[in-house]
Amino acid sequence: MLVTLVNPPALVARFNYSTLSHPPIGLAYIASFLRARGHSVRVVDAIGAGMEIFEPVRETPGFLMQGLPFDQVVRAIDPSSRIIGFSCMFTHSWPVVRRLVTLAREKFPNAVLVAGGEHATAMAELCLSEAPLDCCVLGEGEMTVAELADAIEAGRGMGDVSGIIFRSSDTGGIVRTKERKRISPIDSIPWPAWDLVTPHVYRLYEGPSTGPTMPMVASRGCPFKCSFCSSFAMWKKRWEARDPAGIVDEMEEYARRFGTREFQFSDISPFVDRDWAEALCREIIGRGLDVSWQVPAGVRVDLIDKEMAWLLARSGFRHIQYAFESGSPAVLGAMNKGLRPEKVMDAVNASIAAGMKVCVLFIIGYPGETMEDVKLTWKVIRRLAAAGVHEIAISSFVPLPGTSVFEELCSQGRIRVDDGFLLEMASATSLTHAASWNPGFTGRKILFFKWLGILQFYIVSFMFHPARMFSMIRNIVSGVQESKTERAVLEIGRKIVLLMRNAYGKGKH
Ligand code: B12
Ligand code: SF4
Repeated sequence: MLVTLVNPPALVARFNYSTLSHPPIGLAYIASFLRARGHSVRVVDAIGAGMEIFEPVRETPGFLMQGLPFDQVVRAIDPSSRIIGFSCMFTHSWPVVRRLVTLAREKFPNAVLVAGGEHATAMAELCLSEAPLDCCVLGEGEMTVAELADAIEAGRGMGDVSGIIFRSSDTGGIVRTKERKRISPIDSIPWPAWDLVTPHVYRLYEGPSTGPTMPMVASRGCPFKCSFCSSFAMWKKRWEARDPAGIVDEMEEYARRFGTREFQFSDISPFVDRDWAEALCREIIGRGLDVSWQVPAGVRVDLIDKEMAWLLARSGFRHIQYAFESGSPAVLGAMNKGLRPEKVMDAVNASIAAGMKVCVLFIIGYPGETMEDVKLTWKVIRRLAAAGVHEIAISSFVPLPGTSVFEELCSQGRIRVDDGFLLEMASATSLTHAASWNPGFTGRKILFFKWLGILQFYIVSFMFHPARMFSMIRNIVSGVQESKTERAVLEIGRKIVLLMRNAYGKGKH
C-alpha cells in the first residue's frame, strides 16, 4: 500500500530570528519505519523543493510562506496513495496545513488523510473540526502510523489503533483511542530514510553553523514538566536515549556518505542522563571523529559541570545554549523549572573555560511576572555578559497549546483560540512585535523589555570584551555565522532581498 508523507510549506514570520526550517527528520523516521513494515512510501517535501520561494500569504499578513505553492504540492502527491500524511509541527503553521489538507481532500476524495506532529497532538480536536482530516496521530508517530496503515490495508476500522483521534465513519463523531506506549528501545527504529528526503537542500541551520550539516536524534522526550513546554503532551515524562555506539555509527555513515562534518541533534532535552552523555562524548572522541555537533534546544544549566563541559568540548560540541529562562526565583518556580538562579554561573563558567561558545536563553512576560522579576533577569544578563557569555536570546512568553499554562489561561477565559491566536505562537522570537498574557504588561512593554535586555547585554559584553564587537562585524560582512545573532542578521537580510526580488517579479516560480 502506498503512503505519501507531506512536509507542508512553512509559515515564517518576517522579522523573527528563529524561523529557519530544518529537514523533516520526523517524516524521514516514519518513512523508514513504514518501509521496514512492507509499505511503499513517498515523501513530498514542499519546503525542501522550494527553499528559495518565499511568498506573502494574503490571510496571514506579516508572514511569508516558504516552499512550493499549494497547487504544486497537491500535484506532487501520487494519486494512488491510500494514506496521505501531513506533518503539523508548529501551531502557527496550522492555517497553511489546513488549506493544504482541504485542497488535498478535493483532489483525493477517497484517500485517508492523517496529520501528526506537535500541533496535531496538542490540538487534534481543532484540527479535525477545521480540516477534512480522517485522523490525527498523537505523539510519537512511527508505530501508530504503521498500525494505521496495516489496519487500513486489511480493511479494518481505526478503532483498534492506539494513539489516535479519528472521525468515526459510522457516527461522524470524534473518537479518541487508547493511549500508546512510547517505543522502547528507540534503537529499534531504523535510521531516517534520507533517500526519500534530501537533507542537504536545507542550507541554513539554527545555531552557529558554517556549512552543510545533518540533523540527527539521540534522545526523545524529557523527564521534567515545565509549565510553558509542550514536551509532556507530546512524549509524556519518559526520556529515551539511543545507544551511544549506534549514534556514532550513524554519524560515521553520514561522514562517509555525504562528507558531513557537522551534526544538529533535534533532542528536546539533551544530556539528562550524565552517564549516557559521558558515554556519547567518549564514543565520539574514541573513534577519532573530527566533527562538530550541537543541539538547538536549550540545555538545563544544572546538567553541566566542569568535567562534562570539558568532555563535550573535546568531542566537538563547541556551542552550547542554556535554557535558563529567568533571573527571578519566583518566575522559575511558577514555571516549574526546578532550577536555582545561582546554577547558571557555574555552568556558564565551566563551558567558557572549556572553550565553548555560550548562548543563554530567557523568557520575558510570563503570567504573574512583575517589574522586579524583569530587573532580576536583566541583572543576570549583565553578569553573564561580564563573565564572557557570547550571546543571549530573549523570547516573549507565548502559551503554546499542550502546556499547563495554556490550560490555565484557557480556564481563566484569557485565551480565545482563533487564527490570530495561533499565529501569535510564532511571535516569541519576533524582533518587532510581542503579545502579552501578563495583565501587568502590554505587548509593547514586553518588546521594550526584551530590547532593553539585549542592549544591556551587548553594552556590558563589548565593554568587558571589546574584540567581540569587531569579530561580529567582520563575520556579518563576510557572511559567516558563528553565532545566533550573526545568523539572525544574515537571515533577515536574505528575506528582505528575496522579498524585493519577488516584488520586481524576478524571484517568481
Ligand atoms: C529542532 C527544533 C527546532 C528547529 C527546527 C525545527 C524544524 N523542523 O523546522 C529550530 C531550532 C529551527 C526550531 C525553531 C522553532 N521552534 Co522548535 N523545536 C525543535 C525540537 C527540539 C525538535 C523537533 C524534532 O525534529 N524532533 C524530532 C522528531 C523525531 O520528532 P517530531 O518531528 O516531533 O516527529 C515525530 C512526531 O511528531 C510524529 N510526526 C511528525 N510529523 C508527522 C506526520 C505524520 C503524518 C504523522 C502520522 C506523525 C508525525 O512522528 C514523528 C516520529 O515519532 C522540538 C521539540 C521536540 N522534541 O519535538 C521543538 C518545537 C517543535 N519547536 C517549537 C517552537 C515553538 C519553535 C519556534 C516557533 C520557536 C520560536 N519561538 O521561534 C521556532 C519556529 C521554527 C519554524 N520553522 O517556523 C515547539 C512547537 C510547539 C508548537 N505547538 O508550535 C516545540 C515542540 C518545542 C516546545 N516544546 O516548545 N525548532
Ligand atoms: S523546557 Fe526543557 S526541561 Fe522543561 S519540560 Fe521542556 S524540554 Fe523539559
